Amino acid sequence: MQAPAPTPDAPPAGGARGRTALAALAGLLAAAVAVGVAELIAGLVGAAASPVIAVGDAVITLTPEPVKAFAIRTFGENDKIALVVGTLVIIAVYALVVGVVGLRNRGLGALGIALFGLVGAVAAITRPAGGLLDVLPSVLGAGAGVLALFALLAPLAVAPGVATARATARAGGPAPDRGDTHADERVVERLREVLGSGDRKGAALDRRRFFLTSGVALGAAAVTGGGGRLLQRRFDIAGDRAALELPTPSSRAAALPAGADLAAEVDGLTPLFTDNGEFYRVDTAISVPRIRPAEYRLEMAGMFDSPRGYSLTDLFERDDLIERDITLTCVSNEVGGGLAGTARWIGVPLATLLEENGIRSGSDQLLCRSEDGMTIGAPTRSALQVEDAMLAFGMNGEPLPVEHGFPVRMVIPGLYGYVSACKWLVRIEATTFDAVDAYWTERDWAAEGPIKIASRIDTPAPLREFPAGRRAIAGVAWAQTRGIASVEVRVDEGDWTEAELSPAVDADLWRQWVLPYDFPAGRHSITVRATGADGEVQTDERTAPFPAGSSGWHSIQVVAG
Ligand SMILES: Nc1nc2c(c(=O)[nH]1)N[C@H]1C(S)=C(S)[C@@H](COP(=O)(O)O)O[C@H]1N2
Ligand SMILES: [Mo]
Repeated sequence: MQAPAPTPDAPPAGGARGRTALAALAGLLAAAVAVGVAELIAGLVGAAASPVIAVGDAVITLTPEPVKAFAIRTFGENDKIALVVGTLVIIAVYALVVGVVGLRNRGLGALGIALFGLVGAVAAITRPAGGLLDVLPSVLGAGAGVLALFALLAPLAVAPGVATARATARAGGPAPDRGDTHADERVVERLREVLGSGDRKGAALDRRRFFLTSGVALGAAAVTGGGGRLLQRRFDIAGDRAALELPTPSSRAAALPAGADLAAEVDGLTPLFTDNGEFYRVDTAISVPRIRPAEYRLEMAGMFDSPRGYSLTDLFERDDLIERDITLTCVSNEVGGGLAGTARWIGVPLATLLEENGIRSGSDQLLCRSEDGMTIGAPTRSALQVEDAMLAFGMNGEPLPVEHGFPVRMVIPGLYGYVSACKWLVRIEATTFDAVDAYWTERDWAAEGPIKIASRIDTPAPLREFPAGRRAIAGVAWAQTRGIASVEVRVDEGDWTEAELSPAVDADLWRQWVLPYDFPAGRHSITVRATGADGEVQTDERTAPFPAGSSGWHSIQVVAG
């Protein structure tokens, strides 16, 4: 079978539009190769050096507070997935443009990819724990991306003679005369192509070669990217964590009376203890720090008379370990929100530890540093005086999950997490609020973050319709360190009615509340408010989470049918 061979002066196959679309695709594939190779190198030098992760981390750091608050509100636990997807979309759009630009001008295309690599390299090296080696994934990735871009763009702009020769050869036609008069022209055209300058209007398109090269690029991106991800698992510490055995605390948590957890009887009510897998998570880490237990070291610095260092074994082998039930709360929690959870923690009493290092009276802030560079400034006074403040390494009977700060974090009852609950804690510097701002206070969140008394309706679910008649209204209320004395519920414009509370176990633990109610058919509003054991009645005044935590009553609308 003989296909007609195109003549050298035929119009370029595919036309300008098709060529531009393929160039955009070339850009996308080149970016995929760049990201794939970068992931592979990151698999060798460290997952945190991956440009996708490093850029994502940098975006989090640079994002203005209101946007961050919006992201936590909107995506909740999935805020980081949303960020990674968003970053990939931006990269993709950028890559499409780089491809099109690269078709017109190779040099500019290469520059586009180099810039992309530069952003990754800068993000990786400026991480708090970043080092020179961390630029490698971005630099080598960008290099591979440029090569891929050139290889992919070449078939989109081959000299007419070359295209013809190929097409002819494919069609089984005669090879062109190597000595023909077009030879010199071809060389010049090729040179122009490689140098990325000149006008290729007359150039033809070698679709077959383009798609072959595309296939190779796609394969390379998949293999390097997938391989990189696998290699990055080397940094995983699940095995080390599983092999750890928690020590037995000398002081156990208060015993729970029978029937302590009302969730056993009330559908939809939050359990007294939150499973580790269900526990809310708020942090700025896209790739969580992975600290090997054997390599863990806690450093004490600053205003101490005799600062010491601790290995994990040092902490585990102490004879003053405590076990306590404490409800943790995030300052970003909206009225009625889910950024609160309760766990049984095991750890070292914080005051004792600070005192054995000779904490000086002039310190009013503990600048807690996480392995990933995050700083959390906790008030020294609370660390010394709040009963049950601890350096925790056990959570609900297991070593801390990696996402929740493995191997050691701080927990101070009564303070929001952003000023107390430093995860992946590696350094405590005794200092002052005047001397240094921690991460969140630098971003204008309040320097001290006492948890505001709060109550939440868990069931019935808002805006749901349910059969008229008797059903439980239930939820949780918390006022850590002070405790909850009572919870009142109001339906429509009725009177406040006191709910039944779960047994008082510890002031740092939230309390469940339940109020059975006969709902007549129709639309109803339900409102809840709590009173603390110190007499404080939860205020009706609404404030936003920024800068010191939300306040106001939780109120929902339901329909009984
Ligand atoms: N290293 C580190 N620790 C951190 C944070 C963080 O971003 N990085 N976030 C804090 C905030 S704002 C809260 S509310 C708690 C949340 O702890 P959790 O994720 O275990 O629920 O961790 C705190 N500790
Ligand atoms: Mo938080």
